[in-house]
Amino acid sequence: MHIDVLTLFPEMFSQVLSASILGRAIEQGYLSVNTYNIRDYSVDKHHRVDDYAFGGGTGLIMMAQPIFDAINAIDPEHTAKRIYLSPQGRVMNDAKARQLSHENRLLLLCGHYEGIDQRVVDTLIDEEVSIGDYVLTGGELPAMVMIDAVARQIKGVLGNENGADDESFANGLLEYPQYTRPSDYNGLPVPEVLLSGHHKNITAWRRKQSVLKTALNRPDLLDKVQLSGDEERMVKELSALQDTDK
Ligand code: 4GN
Repeated sequence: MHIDVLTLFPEMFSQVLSASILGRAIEQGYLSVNTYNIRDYSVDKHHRVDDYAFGGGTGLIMMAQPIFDAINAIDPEHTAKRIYLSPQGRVMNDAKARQLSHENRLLLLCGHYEGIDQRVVDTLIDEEVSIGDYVLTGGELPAMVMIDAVARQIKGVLGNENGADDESFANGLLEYPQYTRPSDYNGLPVPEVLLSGHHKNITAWRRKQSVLKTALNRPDLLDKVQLSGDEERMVKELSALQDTDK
């Protein structure tokens, strides 16, 4: 996959894209990312990229001209799926990251200040996407979040065979607790069953932990998960217990 990023702050991306698994994915050719400074496309003699909002209000709006010229120069044939990261977008989830991981080319537009001229969104952008219900000072961190979430869904990027498939959200449940050596850390033990070597019991324990954790922290996710009769009863008991707590 190739990703073009348009931003006023390209320097924000270098460390994130060179470290750890993203760094390796790029090194190994699963992913390439180019960043472009929108300011380089301003035809204003002072290289201005923002201006006051028509109709008033505080704060500056990113002008249409530099963004139009940048996008038309970088993706002239419109071969990329063009995404604007914004709190007004449809909220991204695991399924969305998987879907985007099958695209050949993405173009990510990062806004700053109070917003961008709506004519950019209306005529150049394919999808407005949000990474969650909160507002940040710029779209750069959301773009990096999206790059990370999408990259780890590309086959081969995570070293292991299963890839992202047995992790949280793939099965609709939250991840079960994990432990590594030592089996006793300063008197804190690892759950006995994990040391037993009894794989059926371990799988059952992990499933139960996943269901309990999901019921506790994200009950909304359970609507889409097929639970066994035993699991249904366990979840009901837990929610009854929580109601008496209040
Ligand atoms: C995206 C962008 C949050 C998100 C952003 C999000 C920059 N904040 N939830 N901030 O995905 C005005 C101009 C706000 C761009 C935008």
